Amino acid sequence: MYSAAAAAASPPRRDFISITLSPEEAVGAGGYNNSKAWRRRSCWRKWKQLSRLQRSVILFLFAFLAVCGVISYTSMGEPWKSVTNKSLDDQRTEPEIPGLKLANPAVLPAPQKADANLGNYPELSPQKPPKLPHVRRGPSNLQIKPSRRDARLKTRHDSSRVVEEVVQADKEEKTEKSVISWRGAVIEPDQSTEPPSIKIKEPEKPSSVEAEDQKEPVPINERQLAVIEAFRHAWKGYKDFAWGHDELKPLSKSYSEWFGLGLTLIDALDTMWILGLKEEFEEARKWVANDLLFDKNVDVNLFESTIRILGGLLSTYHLSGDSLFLEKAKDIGNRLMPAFKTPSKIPYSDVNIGRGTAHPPRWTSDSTVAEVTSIQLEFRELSRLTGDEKFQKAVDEVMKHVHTLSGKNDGLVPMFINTNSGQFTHLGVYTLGARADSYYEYLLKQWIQGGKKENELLEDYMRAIEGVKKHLLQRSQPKKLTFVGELAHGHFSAKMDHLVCFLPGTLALGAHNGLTADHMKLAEALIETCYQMYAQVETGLSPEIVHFNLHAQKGHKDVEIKPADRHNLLRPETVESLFYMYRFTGDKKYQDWGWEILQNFNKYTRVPTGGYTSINNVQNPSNPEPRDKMESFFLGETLKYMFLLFSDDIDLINLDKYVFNTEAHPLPIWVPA
Ligand code: DMJ
Repeated sequence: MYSAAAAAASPPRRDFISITLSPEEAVGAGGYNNSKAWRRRSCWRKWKQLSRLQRSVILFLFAFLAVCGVISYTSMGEPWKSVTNKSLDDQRTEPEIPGLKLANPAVLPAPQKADANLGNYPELSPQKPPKLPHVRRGPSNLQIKPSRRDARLKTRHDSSRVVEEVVQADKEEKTEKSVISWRGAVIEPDQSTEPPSIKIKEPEKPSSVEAEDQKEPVPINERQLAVIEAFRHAWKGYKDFAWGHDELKPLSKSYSEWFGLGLTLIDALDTMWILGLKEEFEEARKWVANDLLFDKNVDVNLFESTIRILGGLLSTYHLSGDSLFLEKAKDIGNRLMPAFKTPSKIPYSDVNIGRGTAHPPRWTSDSTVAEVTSIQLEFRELSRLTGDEKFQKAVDEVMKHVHTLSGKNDGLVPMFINTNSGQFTHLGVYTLGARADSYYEYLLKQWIQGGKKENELLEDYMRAIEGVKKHLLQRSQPKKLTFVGELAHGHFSAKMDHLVCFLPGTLALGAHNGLTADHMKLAEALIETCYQMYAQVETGLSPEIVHFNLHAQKGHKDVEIKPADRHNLLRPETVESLFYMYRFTGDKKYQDWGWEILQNFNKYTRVPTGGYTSINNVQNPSNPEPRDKMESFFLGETLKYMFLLFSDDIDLINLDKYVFNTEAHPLPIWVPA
């Protein structure tokens, strides 16, 4: 501040004098306030001196200027608004991938007209506008925030973390606010094309501890109760005759061992959590704590133990927040790592988890393509949770390598890959069934898991679906069912594994995440086919493999079954896809189809003394020929997807927050960087 005293002491300046008075000085001197009043009075005198005409002209000019001001202000507002809108829209970048149309925010594809171009699979039933009274429309949320239901389940199981949850919920609310635009639309936080960094510094928390809210629980309905009853029945058999072993043999009241690691128990952990079976869960937890030891001289299959054991432990850790499961996951994850020590870094199929050695099958040095490319969700998540990058690095290298390989046919991959050369082998055979299936599933799911940034994965997925349309889609007679066949050295075979029925669900998930609506139409056509693989069979249960009729023949259905293929292993794929279809469309027919399937499992595969059994003959209702084995995926996948299918609670494993691994274990979608 330049005081009056200082001004007096300074040498005089003619051209410019600056004096600043403090308010007290100014008021005391009667300066500022008095001169303002004086100016007001002098203006009034001047106005009075004007003639009446002069005053009228001035008043008119003021009024005119005021009106002009108001008009120009409102008309300038519109272009400004639309420029602002446009620039927000323009921020949404679209990867340049043929056939890819990213809807952003990711919502259901717009309902199509019945006569819309149906591409390679004409005469599909017109898509009804989705009835979604219960589905909250909105963008795909990239935040790792547990579903309300998960959080509620968590609270039910363990109330000790309530405070932490509230703090987390508050944090999240703030994060969410930061991405809400002034229009109320959510803007994607980051559309960078960089894949998520492999360098992982901070270990992450389980998703279950992050939030809770006040929403009332959605009551469990009759059909869900029937699933709980089925689960309890299966669990009773396992508990009574196979406790701690891999699989129940319900007829002989015994068990079978594959890896000797309590496979069914681990596979079923998160199902029990989701179904709310607290007692059963606690009992199983005790077994994991006291009896599950991986320090065993045993060969395990890398893929199977990753998807069932590592995946099961990781998802249970996320749902329960119990660090026991993470510790066990770390242990098995580390023990599986020797599989990646190969000349090509394409992992061997088998690992001895006690000795730390790995090897290919005895008869070949090949691995199966689906196996080496369907372990990524689990190992990537293990890196994120532990802060140790080695797991993610190993599996990312496999994907990067497969991305560059020749031998694909319009994105379709052969079934084998050599662990020495790193090249595909047995070229020329393409299927979406056994040995290739989950390669396609994991392309999409890794892209979703990583926050939709890893464009190579998306490119490979989009190309592969185009390849499916070009080479593998056909229609059967007489019902004109769209199905996915196989290609062997240029020859099309109308054979479809039940395993392929994962595809409608995966396509629907892609469409939900902003991929082309065309994928949703294909999903609708294919799920109808998968349902018909059950409905056209005498027991109402699908065989392992069907052959479709390409030509109409009197008295023949679309589906033909060869004697060697007529078994049913209690597989989940159709029910899995029904779950996705119901979630995304709200069409109750999908629930009804699933209900029919559950009833037929009860009718033909339920063993009165406990458990369910796979059967050898789906064509013989009077003797379906029980095989005396309950696969672990019946509890891990089939019954879990049934329960979720019958639920109207989209927050019961919210698909914008979790991605299911190929064994139905939900893992969180990562928070974008
Ligand atoms: C499961 O182990 C997995 O779903 C895998 O991807 C395929 N086979 C079974 C279920 O059919």
